[in-house]
Amino acid sequence: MEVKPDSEKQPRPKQNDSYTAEQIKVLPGLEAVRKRPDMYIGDTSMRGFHHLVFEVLDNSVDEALAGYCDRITVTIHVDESVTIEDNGRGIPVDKHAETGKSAAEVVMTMLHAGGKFEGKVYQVSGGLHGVGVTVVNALSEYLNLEIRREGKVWYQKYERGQAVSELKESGTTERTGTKIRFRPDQTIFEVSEFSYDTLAHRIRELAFLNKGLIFALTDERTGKSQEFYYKGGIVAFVEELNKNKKPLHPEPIYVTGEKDDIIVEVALQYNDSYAETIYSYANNINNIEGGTHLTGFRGALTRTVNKYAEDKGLVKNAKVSLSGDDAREGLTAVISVKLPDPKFEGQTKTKLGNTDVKGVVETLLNDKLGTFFEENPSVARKIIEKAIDAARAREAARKARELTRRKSALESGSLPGKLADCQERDPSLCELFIVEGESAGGSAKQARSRYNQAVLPLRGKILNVEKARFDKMLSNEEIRTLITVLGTGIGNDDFDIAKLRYHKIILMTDADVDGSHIRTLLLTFFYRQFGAILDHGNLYVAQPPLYRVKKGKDERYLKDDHQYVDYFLEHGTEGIVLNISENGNGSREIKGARLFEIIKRSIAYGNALERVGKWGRDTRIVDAFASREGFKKGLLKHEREAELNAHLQEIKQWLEKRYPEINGLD
Ligand code: 0RA
Repeated sequence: MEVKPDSEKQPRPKQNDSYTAEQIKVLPGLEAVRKRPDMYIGDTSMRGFHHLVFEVLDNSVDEALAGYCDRITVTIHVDESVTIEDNGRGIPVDKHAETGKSAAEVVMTMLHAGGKFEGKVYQVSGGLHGVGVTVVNALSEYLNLEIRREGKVWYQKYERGQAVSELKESGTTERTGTKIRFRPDQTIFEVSEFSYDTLAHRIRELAFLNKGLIFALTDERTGKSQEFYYKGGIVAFVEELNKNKKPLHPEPIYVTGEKDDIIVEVALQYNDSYAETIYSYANNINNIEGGTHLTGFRGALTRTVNKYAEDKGLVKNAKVSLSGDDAREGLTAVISVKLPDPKFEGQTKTKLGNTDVKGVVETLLNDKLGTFFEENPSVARKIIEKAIDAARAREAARKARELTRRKSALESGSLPGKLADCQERDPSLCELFIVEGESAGGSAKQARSRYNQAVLPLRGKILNVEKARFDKMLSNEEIRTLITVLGTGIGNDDFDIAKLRYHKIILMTDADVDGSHIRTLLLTFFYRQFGAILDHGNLYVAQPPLYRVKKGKDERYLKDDHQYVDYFLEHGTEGIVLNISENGNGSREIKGARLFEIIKRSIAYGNALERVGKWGRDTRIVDAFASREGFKKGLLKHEREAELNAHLQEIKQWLEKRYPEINGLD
């Protein structure tokens, strides 16, 4: 165990027995996944859609944690499929006795198969739902698997979870690893486009949490690409979080240790703000509800800060006692533990429950942080002074709050004059629109339904609560108005979500930079002071629709271009039948949902082609190859075959002239 500001070595779990095919146990039932996808990935919107990538990534990270992989690449393709490639051991390819199938096929097609799930082989990572690649496979229109193992390359294709080819050996290799390309099934997900930023955010987080592991993310739709690699691990994470703040001491404090197979890493650094930012992770999963590691950390920090302050006689002069809140004011910290068998509890199933973790974290920190303070008295002194400062301010805030409480008692029940309240009294039916400025407030008041919609106009920019202490915040007029209108009270002792007067709070700022700044300030205020309102899903951001369409009596709003295209396709194809003649063998009719689907696909294809063209590819070539794939599947009409074959012939000749060493192009 050691304490140092930085560390080079990635802590590695102990190696367990390596894999044997018997360790993989079989449980059937892929249809269940396709029928109830929510049960396995949470939802089928943006979150679940991206979760598929994270699920595969977790498997690759597991290989890294077991010490076999140091590079993972993720590629978003133009057809909105994603490839995840690692240089781990590769999924085993040997025959699985129980089923007669290859171990790889068992892993890909049987729920909870894989020695890893039986806890026999050391595994520390695991997605939110811990469901593995099987679920990804089941929810993919197609999935192509490529394995490099024992000197050979293996391929297998799947469609909607079912193998459509054998696991075939083809070629030799000196490398090892797994490459998985999949396209989420569009009949299951509500969204169909990957967000670069969402993937980049999680990959960066994984790179921070697993120091030394190299990630690369490439977006073939735009040509954008990035590497993520942090030698400093969570120390770099804390530095990143404090990037725009003034640190109280130059380098984050780093503590690490291992006990009873539990690996603990903590990095912390104070800054000059008043906010507390602590991220806790167990096996690379962000525990937003905290858990035993966070409790252990908090206990040790409060104790160590107080002990040092007392030992050095720093509190005697100050005449205050330091609470946990005082010790954490302006603190940015990342706690990361890795353990063999994590238990998750709570509403979101992300709260770490393993009781032994608390003691391990607490003991480690009491010991190591105490030593750090002794060895770095100037840093320790700054931290204690900051905490004493916080304690004084907290006392002042308490008085200020009592004052506001008394004041509101005086004005009992009276709401601010600028609130246009609604008539309904049941909070679950009430909506509050917070709008920017008096004029917008006026229009909102006219347009609202006064029965259940209230409007509160705010004047200009509200106070940035990130930069103000509690007492200063409470003295701000706009903030006080907001608190009164919400009705919940504020602060650890006073806040009561049950008193919330509106269950829908909608931020409706203007669609310009000022508007988005005000929205950010409001979100900061809610996040810092009314976290529970966010947790309960009571806060909304109004997004004006881009279009309104009227057709007869039917009038509706369309959010964006996607909805616009869908709307016109759906209405435009109504009653339309597409006749395709089949080379003299009569004709085929395409209509309704199938026609809609085909047109959508051809639009998506056109968009993909356009993107490919943008980054310098000859779209005729790409189109020719893509069409040939289409012919093989019998999807396209035959008339264009001659034309395309001529194209291909041309390409072939060009390639042969340019690269004479290539033979047999077909
Ligand atoms: C089952 C067993 C072993 C590794 C894996 C699966 C594995 C799965 C994925 C998914 C993406 N990348 C992956 N890499 C490995 C253990 C293999 C052994 O002990 O040799």
